[in-house]
Amino acid sequence: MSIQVALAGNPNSGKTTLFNALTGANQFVGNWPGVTVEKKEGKYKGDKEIKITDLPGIYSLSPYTLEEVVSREYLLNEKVDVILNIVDGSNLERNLYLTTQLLELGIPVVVAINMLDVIEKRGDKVNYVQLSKELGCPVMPISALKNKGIDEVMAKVKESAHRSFEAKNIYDKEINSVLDQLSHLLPRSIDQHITLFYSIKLFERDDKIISSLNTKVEDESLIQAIEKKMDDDSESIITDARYSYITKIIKDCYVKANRESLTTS
Ligand code: BGO
Repeated sequence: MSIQVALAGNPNSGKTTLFNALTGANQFVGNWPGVTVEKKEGKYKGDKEIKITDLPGIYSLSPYTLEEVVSREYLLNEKVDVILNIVDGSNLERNLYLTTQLLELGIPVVVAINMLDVIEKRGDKVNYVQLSKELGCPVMPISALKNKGIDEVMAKVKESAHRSFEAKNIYDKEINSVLDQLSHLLPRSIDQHITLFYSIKLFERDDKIISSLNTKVEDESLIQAIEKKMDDDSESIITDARYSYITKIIKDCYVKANRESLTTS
């Protein structure tokens, strides 16, 4: 049975290096429909049943850049069995921002923490088991450049395909209460596994997604009430919640080698 993998990650996370290591000469380069953003597809060298689409490098699934729009439309509208999220492990905090969003799509995610050689050279320690527990998905260390850990990560991709995957909800009770009420405005055609993502987009007033859904938030009072209470706009409320979650994860799972010398000097 064939497996469709979407390779997603921040610019400079090593995505191109990984895509080349995975596919070798089995690559097809074109453009995303209607835009001049390069689209690369290929088959995994170790198993030709695994097809990989390289998404443009992005920091977020918001609607502000062409790359973000192309990536999220692909993830929402095409049949993707697994998202392979490459993360620059030497820049974990910034890279996990995209990860939190990918985990909201209800599509199985496998996280590959890249730059293992850099992490090891620095003497930093990542607790991959704990990170996997906290994110609720497999997390594997790799070095795309040194070709390390790649077969292991692809074994996890294969294992995760065609399994159900529950969207990771990191929001507090108050935000969730609003998201839950907004979810009732979603068209019935929206599958249960992806309601969290779409409810967040209604909350954030994401025009592109709202018009694609053919729906409207007629009564904004519940969004406005939480904005007033938190003294922030809805989009920033979501961003802050994601960063608070990431800060907690980093504290639990990442130890910098020079932390002690920094605090004692
Ligand atoms: C340059 N380890 C290390 N150390 N570097 C890696 C690894 C890894 O596991 N994986 C990738 N890189 P892209 P995007 C470069 O190009 O794949 C490096 O944007 C340089 N170039 O080699 O392009 C990779 O597709 C000159 O580095 O990322 C590349 O996601 C000096 O990370 C960079 C130093 O990888 C980005 C590095 C002329």
